Amino acid sequence: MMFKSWCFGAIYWVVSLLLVLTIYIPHSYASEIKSLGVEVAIASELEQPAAVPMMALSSAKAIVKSTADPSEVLGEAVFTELETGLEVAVILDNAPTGTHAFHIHKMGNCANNGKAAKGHFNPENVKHGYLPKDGFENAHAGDLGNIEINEDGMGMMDLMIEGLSLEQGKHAIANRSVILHAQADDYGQPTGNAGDRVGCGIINLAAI
Ligand SMILES: [Cu+2]
Ligand SMILES: [Zn+2]
Repeated sequence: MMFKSWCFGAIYWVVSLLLVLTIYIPHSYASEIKSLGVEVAIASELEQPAAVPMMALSSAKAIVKSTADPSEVLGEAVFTELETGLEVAVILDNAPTGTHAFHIHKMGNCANNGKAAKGHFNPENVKHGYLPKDGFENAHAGDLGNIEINEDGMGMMDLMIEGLSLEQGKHAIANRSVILHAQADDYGQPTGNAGDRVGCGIINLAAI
């Protein structure tokens, strides 16, 4: 009698466990598959419209090298022309720590410790400033401000500037140069008191 009731008890628990498993597991799988399906649908909806307005018209790149001898690569600046303006993305990974002015200079020539790049790109013949804030009336077209370099020599700058271009118009920057200065740009006249030219790179048009 005792054995029988124990046996029934065990069978009861095994059967109810099996029931729970057969009911619960397919449900949890189903909801997982459902959530995956929704995610895939959202991703494919987003991809298409976003790609159209952000299509690059052309791009250019400057490999930034130290002006010291021997010269080392400090990083690069990538310029992407979009319908909304020119995106400037600077990534330096081997640069001196601190705050440093980063400008576009007139000539595409890094000789003579960067001095051959001549002055700031200034087609409007206006005073020095910070282009993203002051605009083309109150800043040189090459006044990109400062880049912050951390203790590991790394720093990034990402700007979107309406009115700058690579090849077309008065504010075209292809075949000019980027200069990394020894000191920060304090936006004082005539060129921001940024000191020596420690890095230089020529802005070369790139094939997309
Ligand atoms: Cu400069
Ligand atoms: Zn300037």
